[in-house]
Amino acid sequence: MTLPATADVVPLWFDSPAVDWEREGLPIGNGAMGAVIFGGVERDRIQLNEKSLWTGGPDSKQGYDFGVPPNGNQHKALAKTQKIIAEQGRMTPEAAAELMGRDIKGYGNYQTFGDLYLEVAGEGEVSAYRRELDLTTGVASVSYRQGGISYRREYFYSYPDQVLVVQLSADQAAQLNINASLDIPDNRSQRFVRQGSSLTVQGALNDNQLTYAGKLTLRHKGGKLQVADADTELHILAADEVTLLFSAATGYAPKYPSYRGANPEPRVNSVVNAAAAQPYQQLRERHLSDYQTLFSRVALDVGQIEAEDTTAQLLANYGQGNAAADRTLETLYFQFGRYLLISSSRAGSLPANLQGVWNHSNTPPWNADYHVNINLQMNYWPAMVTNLAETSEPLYAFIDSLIEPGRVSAQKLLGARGWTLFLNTNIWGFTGVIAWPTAFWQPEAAAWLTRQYFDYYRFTQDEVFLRERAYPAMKEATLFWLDALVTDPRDGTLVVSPSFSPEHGDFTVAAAMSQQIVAELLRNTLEAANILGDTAFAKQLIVVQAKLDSGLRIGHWGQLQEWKADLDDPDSQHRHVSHLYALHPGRTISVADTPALAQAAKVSLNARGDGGTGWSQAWKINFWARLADGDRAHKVLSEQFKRSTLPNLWDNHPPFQIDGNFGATAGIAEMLLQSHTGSIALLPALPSVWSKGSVTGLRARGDVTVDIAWQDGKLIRASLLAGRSGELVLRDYGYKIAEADTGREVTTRSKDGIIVFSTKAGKRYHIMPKALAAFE
Ligand code: FUC
Repeated sequence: MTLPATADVVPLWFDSPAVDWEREGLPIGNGAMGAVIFGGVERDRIQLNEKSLWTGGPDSKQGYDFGVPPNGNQHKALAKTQKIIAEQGRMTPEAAAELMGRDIKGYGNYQTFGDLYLEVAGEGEVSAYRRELDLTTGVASVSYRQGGISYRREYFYSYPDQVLVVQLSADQAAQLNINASLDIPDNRSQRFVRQGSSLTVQGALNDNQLTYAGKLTLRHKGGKLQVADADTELHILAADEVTLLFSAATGYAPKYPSYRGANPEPRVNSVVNAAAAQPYQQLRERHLSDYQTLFSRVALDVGQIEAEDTTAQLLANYGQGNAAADRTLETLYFQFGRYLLISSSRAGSLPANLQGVWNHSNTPPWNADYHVNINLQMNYWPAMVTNLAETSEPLYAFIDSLIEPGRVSAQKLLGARGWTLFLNTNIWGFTGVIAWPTAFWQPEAAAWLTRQYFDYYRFTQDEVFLRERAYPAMKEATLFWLDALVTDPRDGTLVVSPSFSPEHGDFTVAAAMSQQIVAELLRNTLEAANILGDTAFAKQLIVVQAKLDSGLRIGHWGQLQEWKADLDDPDSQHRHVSHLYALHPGRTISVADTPALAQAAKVSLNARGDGGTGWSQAWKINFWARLADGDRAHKVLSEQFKRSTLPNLWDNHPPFQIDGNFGATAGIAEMLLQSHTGSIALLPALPSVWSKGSVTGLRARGDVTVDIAWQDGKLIRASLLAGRSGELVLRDYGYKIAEADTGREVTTRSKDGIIVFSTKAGKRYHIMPKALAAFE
């Protein structure tokens, strides 16, 4: 079968420099570091980030206690809360926070590193200005004409070389007169040292004495380096070409409880020197081969066009009648989510935070931290299905680093073994509670985080990973619940108490989401225990599972209940729809296996409406895709464009919050391919506006890579590449299957709407509707 190797991805582009960081900046990054390009002609601003540059933590001047009482514990407060809820059935979040919340200090904020400014001399009118981000290369650029000369700048953040690279060129010799300077915020000490063509800045944050270092090196062809006026500047005159290299690091190490590592200056120095020894083209090629290996794995073609419009115009005109231009925006947005994940989450650094890696403030919204009552989890939804498994590694490293402080929280706050955390965390092992009534209590956060760990195994079938990485974190998250669950005297089930449906309603016993998360954790851990032969633990889990309240109830207006009692208000349009966890990201509710619950989920979702903040809409795309309603999923996507997307396509909560980008990218993938129930569903929720198209390179659970082509809204061809030998299970919409190499039809077993067939590792299988005559 032949499918297009890469369908077109148009660039993101503007016809003017950015004025507003959040709305117009173009982000580049390599996971650990990021930059936002403004692209001004005479004064370019490149805002810089290093992901571990945070105030707060153990050395904060404010004091810091990880969110747990340094002496003693909160067992009495917990018992009192449980008692009140047991007696009165509920408790207000304010009253619960009064008892169990904690005023915190030294939580910290993710910081901007500072800015690199380029003063670029030039005379005359500027024309043909273009500032773009090419997702196929991960290279941003600015081009324009001035005084009869064509100028070009390229910007990328290299993962293999760990440097920001900015290259300036012109089509005539000796035209580049540039002053490059570093501007560092004043909430830290700073010592600049200029040596030849390099500039180093070092210092420490005032709040916590976290050390940082940055180094800028300038290389040039032609021209002459001048002695600049200030120590913060490098000055070059009459060059043909200029390359700027920058890297940054801090003295942070992800190690509880000190979180301090080596002095960052030698590292930054050697990284920049190594990059400076390579020609620009080599740096660019090394970046391309790293970036494109990941990015080019998935191509999506739904009939997009080579749009002339700027990205901002595409967005503004969305839904106004030009369907082909709309599809262009949709595919661009899908691929932009993949781009953002590659750029903000790579092995060796922290995971993507609320803003990925991009932040221009020292007091950003929600500290630009890691919220774990939806946001961090959502960031990783596209990782596996859109074939970017490697980008999820920082999440596992982060989870691992939370286990030790999380044990203290489990013990001191709930008197339980294992580990947990609550609403939010920082880079300093914050695993305790804050005092914000409407959100502070979410002890299921660790359980929820570990589902991504198990999903990695389900996608890759990597048993070594399961044994060595995933299972230890999952098992301890489970131990926590074995201790923390209590018996509901009303019906004898095991329940979570106190329990809180994120940011909605009162504290009660056994809110649906709490129970569904714990149920899924037990199920995943049991599956893992069986695979790994941990039979004693498996036996314990089976006993607990049988007593656990499932959190799945249908209420009086046909809705899926958000709480154990039938309290749902059909008029509530709250942004959280947490009680549908079992539908997505969970796997307990599905149209095929639990149709009544799926119907109830639909009723709840209809009542909540298609609006909400950025991430809320993104989640709804996934819900509707899981409910096999592609048109509705697409409608919510279009709402997200209309209400919650900035001109540079960043998701707008508001303010900018990156989870919505990642959630929507995952949602689009869910429309085309699902595998959460254990069988692969091809085109389970194809929207009618994408009547013809193809997708290549998506991943399904079971170590399978999937290509699909369709016409008139129906599959015409698909191809599955099996990574392992074994059995594959496919939702049966009337297919025949053949080996790609021999063309021989394979023997299949069909039952209850699924087809099962045997595969061999490395072999490709072709699928086509029975109604079609022959394989190609
Ligand atoms: C959760 C959400 C909020 C916001 C915050 C960062 O608490 O409920 O809407 O996204 O995270």
